[in-house]
Amino acid sequence: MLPYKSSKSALTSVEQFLMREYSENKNLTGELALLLSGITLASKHIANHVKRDGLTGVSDKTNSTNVHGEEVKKLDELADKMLIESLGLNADVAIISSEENENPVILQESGGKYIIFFDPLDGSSNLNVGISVGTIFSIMEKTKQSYTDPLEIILQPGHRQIAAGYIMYGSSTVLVFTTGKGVHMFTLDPHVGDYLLSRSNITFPENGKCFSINEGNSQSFSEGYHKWLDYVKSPDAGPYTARYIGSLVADFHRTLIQGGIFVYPTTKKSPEGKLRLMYEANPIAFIAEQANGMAIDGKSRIMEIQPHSLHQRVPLIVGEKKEVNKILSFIS
Ligand code: P6P
Repeated sequence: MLPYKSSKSALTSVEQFLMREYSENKNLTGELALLLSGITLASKHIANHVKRDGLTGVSDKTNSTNVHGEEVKKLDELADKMLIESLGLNADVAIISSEENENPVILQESGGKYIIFFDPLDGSSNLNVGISVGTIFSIMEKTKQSYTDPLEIILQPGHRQIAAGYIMYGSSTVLVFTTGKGVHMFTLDPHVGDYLLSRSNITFPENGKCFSINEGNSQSFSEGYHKWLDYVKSPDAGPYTARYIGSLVADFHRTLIQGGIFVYPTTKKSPEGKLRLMYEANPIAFIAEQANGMAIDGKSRIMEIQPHSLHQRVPLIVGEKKEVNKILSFIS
């Protein structure tokens, strides 16, 4: 038992929340708190830069492209660097794998317990137009201490995640994460300079009636997706509303809070799908399932996919169970 049963007041920090949730396992509490504090520390700096974009040029291009051939903004590189630096100080972190680095960053050959995956600034192409962007992270444990190729212990299916979450730099800066015991949201209070609990045990509302897909790609959708789109636009199904921001964290966060479904199928331009499995689809899927929703690639559960490469892309369908099952009835 906790020495003192804290009330679930608004003054609950991430660390205090973890102490309450994991009072029976002090070691895990400490490790998770330290891992999350490394991520939240970097996120406060990222938030500060995002809020001042336009004054500091962080959304300027670096005239380089990443492993995916995508333009890299200055803040992509800065966010990546800050996350690696703040997590690199943690003796429990063995390996970091980031969207911005072709190869994993090996912090410790033999020591360390955790592997951290992240997309340091998802949606950064929206930075210079003032649209919400985000940092997405996923945490797994090393499966063994010694290995010849780090990919042996990195390429694990998503159900092996011990924690996952995102920080959305939007009208407010919010941290949403799960450690397998529900989904919880913390809001960065600029006056306090810390993330404080704003919602706990979040689940998808039912009947959100909102679908989120880039219909600009519809020429390359398979027949089932066209039938589903006809359904959601038909009088007897609706009324549905359409919302699409083009920033995964923002589109998913709206779906989590208001309900509905987010869909990114394979397209002619992205025949494997556009979103990356290890640091976008897996963490989003963990949160979705913990919020009583579903996350699939159009056939199977995202978190069952055995990865074959670090930056592997997958299609992503995520949201309320009822909506995911409905689209499945058209596309499977
Ligand atoms: P499209 C942002 O570039 C991103 O990786 C995700 O954040 C977002 O969901 C997706 O791409 C948007 O892609 O093809 O609709 O612009």
